[in-house]
Amino acid sequence: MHTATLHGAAPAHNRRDFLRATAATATLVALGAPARVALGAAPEHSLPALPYAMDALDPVLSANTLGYHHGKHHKAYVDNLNRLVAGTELAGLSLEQVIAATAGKAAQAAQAAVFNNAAQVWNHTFYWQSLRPQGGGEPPAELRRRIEASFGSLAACKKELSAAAVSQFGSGWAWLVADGDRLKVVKTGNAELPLTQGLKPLLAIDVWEHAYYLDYQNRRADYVNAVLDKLANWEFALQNLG
Ligand code: MN3
Repeated sequence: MHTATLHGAAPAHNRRDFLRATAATATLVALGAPARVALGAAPEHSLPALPYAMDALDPVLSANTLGYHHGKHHKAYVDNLNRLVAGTELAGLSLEQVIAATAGKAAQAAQAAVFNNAAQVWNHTFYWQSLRPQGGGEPPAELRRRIEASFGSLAACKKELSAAAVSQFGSGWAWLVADGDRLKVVKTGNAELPLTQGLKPLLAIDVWEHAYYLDYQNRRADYVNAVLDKLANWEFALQNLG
């Protein structure tokens, strides 16, 4: 019965443990110790799991490439971001809020470092979803209609995406975006992303060398065209169109 439990004496060792835990908590509060650190809470930002198996995009992108790209590069951006925001006014903000708060502040080194890592965390999470095993091919009818309205044809859209990806000088990204009702292709350097330009990202292609060098060496065009033809996740692009 409930009354018996409530009024019955708890075993002595349980009561002692509880009192000890309570005293420890009281001490932490009295000292003003940061509870987050004291309790060993999980870091703010985490590395999302790949949405498919490590070898699921082979042979277009090998498990070796995905292992380094996701497990080392993407993870490093997450770890750097957590380290950089800890104890700052940016701690506790969502990834998108951190990006918004630090965008366009390249002159301030600390802000720029946070932006670069936060944006790269966002970009890579978006990139993994932009790909899928047995992708490419025909977009869903609604997306195809929107592509044809803006580019004339799917082939023209892919040609423009490929050209943007290949012509991006150095590291960066090629994107299919929505600019109001119109779809268009943009490219961004380093960690920059369309979100900060008021554009809605639909699909991303990473053209940093780490994205393709193990599989394609310097042949960026071969990587980009293989991604567009065999991995592009048009269903994801349609979802983003909302
Ligand atoms: Mn990358």
